[in-house]
Amino acid sequence: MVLEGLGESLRHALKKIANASHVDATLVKEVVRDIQRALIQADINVKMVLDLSKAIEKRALEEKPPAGMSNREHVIKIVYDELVRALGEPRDIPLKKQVIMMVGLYGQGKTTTCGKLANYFKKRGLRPAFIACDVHRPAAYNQLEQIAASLNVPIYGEPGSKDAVRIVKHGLDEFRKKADVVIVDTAGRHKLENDLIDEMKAIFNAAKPDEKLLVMDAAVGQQAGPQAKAFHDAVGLTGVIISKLDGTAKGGGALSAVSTTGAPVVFIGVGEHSSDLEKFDSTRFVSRMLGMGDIQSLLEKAQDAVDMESAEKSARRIMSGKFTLHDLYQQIDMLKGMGSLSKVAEMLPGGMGANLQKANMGDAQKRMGKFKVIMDSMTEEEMNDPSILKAGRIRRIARGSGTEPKNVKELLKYYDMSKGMIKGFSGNRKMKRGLMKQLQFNQ
Ligand SMILES: Nc1nc2c(ncn2[C@@H]2O[C@H](COP(=O)(O)OP(=O)(O)O)[C@@H](O)[C@H]2O)c(=O)[nH]1
Ligand SMILES: [Mg+2]
Repeated sequence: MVLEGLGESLRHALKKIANASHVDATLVKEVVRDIQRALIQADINVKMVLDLSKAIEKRALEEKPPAGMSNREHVIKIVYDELVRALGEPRDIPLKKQVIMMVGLYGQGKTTTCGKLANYFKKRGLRPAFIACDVHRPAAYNQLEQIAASLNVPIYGEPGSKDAVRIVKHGLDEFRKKADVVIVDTAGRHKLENDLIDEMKAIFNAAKPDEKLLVMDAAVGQQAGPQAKAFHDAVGLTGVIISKLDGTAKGGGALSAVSTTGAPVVFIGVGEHSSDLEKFDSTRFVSRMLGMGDIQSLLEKAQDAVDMESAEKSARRIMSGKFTLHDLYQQIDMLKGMGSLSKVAEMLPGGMGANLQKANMGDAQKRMGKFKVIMDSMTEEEMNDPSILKAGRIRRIARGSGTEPKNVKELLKYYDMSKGMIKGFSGNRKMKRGLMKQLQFNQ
């Protein structure tokens, strides 16, 4: 995995805490210094390292561990929290009709990433298209055209023309009806020059993109901060994509771009092919880096309190009659572990909790898993208001989730039933029986 060295030294630093007989200020300071050293060796921006270590030290010395958590566990949890915070809360690029503009210096992987994104959206049932706005490198149009042909994605360009703004306008006209996600590839330079920034701003004003994604090579090092800042000041980034993390680069520099811009890393590139793109999730990334096994049990401890809270919130919202696909999704997540399921069950009125535990979880989980995959291919709008799901959208969602329209309809039927049940919850025995039957899937 990427940043192997950093993970190793962080784990080493945390072990000092795990093995200590008791945690005091001297030990905290020593460990914070170890963490600093590890981060700087991984090329993470110096200011980010200082901010991060200050935050860890302050919290570790001042905060009391929550009930049920030892001092030692608490410090480890703080290190995890602060690393996640520094890398930005995870963010998904929504699956919707939109314009995406790629920016970045020459050779960072913009054009290659255009192909990866197109592949990503296509797999999820949306129609991508390219506009080729790199008007400076003679071969740029051909490079994108080859990628377009290999993915069977339409491309608009005016080879030979130097007028990027005109091209983007024409391209948007061309694709207004014919595409969902229009990906605009722009030119790079060897270094940041004012005319690059001006051209980018001009394209930006013409395209009014929903997403402005900075593509950064993992090898960028300490230059990442100033580079990201210049792009951010010019167009306001919504996300960062780190490319070439399959190589030997340390990657820490590119990760620091996040703290400079506040725009989270949304994807990482791990190869030259269109399928070599991975979603980036800071929580998963940090867990992996710190050693999943140890961190996991700790997080579960902390999560218990949160689960309880969100289960309660969800239950309250459901009782008040509001029930979206988000709630259904969350319910399915809770059904995953009997542990947390029993918590939900405890909150259900009447004897339902006991009945629920007897339900056949194996089949249910399989079907629920499929429902989740289907919901992952829905847009925010659809999740909040499933009534807009007509035949066209259902087909798109089925395509995107690798299922059949009839599976999507099944999910919607299940949603309607659950919603109906919930409305009639208070004391209607027939309804309760119906819900039980649904949960056991005796169709
Ligand atoms: N190994 C590897 N190579 C990549 C990755 N992304 C891009 N490249 C390569 O980096 C070089 C420059 O990429 P390109 O997309 O043309 O960069 P652009 O100038 O920013 O458009 C090409 O040779 C790509 O094949 C990646 O994630 N991994
Ligand atoms: Mg390019």
